[in-house]
Amino acid sequence: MTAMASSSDLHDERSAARAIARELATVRRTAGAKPRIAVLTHERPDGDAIGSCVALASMLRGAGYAAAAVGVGEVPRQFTFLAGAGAIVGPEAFAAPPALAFSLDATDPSRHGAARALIEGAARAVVIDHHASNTRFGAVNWVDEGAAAVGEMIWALARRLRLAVGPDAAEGLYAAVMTDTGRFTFGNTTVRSFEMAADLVRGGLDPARVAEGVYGGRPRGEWDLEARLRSSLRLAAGGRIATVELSARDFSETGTTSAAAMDFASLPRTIAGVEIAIFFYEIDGGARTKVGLRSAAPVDVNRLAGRLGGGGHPQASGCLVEGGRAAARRIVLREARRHLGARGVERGRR
Ligand SMILES: [Mn+2]
Repeated sequence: MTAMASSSDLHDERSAARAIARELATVRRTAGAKPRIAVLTHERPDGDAIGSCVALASMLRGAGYAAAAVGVGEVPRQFTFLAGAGAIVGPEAFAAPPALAFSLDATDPSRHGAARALIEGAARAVVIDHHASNTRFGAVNWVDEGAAAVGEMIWALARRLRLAVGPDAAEGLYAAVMTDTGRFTFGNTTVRSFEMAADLVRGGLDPARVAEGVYGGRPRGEWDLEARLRSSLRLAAGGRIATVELSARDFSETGTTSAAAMDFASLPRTIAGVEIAIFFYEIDGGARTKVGLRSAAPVDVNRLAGRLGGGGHPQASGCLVEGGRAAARRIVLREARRHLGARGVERGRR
């Protein structure tokens, strides 16, 4: 990027908060007027994307800024219960480029899909993310791969900037961290995750309501979809790799969409001896296949996904392959087997 000289790459919370405060100071507080600040989620948003986005937009509005949460496509059913979800607008809500845009939980601008122009056209862009592979495409870049979720970072920012965390924002932040930590069970769960949770619950948040909102209320079709997923299990590499898959027809016949499949990649990882779990699911009517990867530490599926054109986190990653699931299987399994072999070599060297 040409703006590299004036862009800053921040690692610690304190300097990030200071830089973001400077950006906010340049935007006039014109609540009620047309939104001047866009807070962007990514495409096929997960709980962290939606929750963080809703929370930051809500906190900024509370502080008097004309901020809007911007999404592309429908809000997945699991997150429609969030009080702030109804306030998410499409990119078309911005007739002119925003004065300031926040990119949350997105490794690069393409993750914003149809809202990409907002982040690239904004007078100033702030990137807040916890993916190591983030391309630092903002004027201000705060990337903390030690954060379990962007939600944790937004919570820390609120405290530094003394932004009030109202009930809507609290729910969003809790949903963000609850989902990205696998209900506080994944290896990314830290003291900070629990500190944030404690702080929000102390402030009146009902954790059971958020858990029920995200994980409860499943339509019958989602249950049937999960049954199909479980019966598709196959083991490879002597039981070190588990694969599950869903075809485009599995979704249409159960009346579900790929949004219902968000948590499925984690299921086969719990089988004894499995080091890499792979979940293939067809999108765009089977023209392309999304691949969810989960691993048992120290196996790093972020590196595996990187070789397949994707990315994410060391134990939870993904990529997108052209073609149906059979084609994806061939390509990804070959790399996964190689990956497990390579790991043995690296360990020997250490
Ligand atoms: Mn995230």
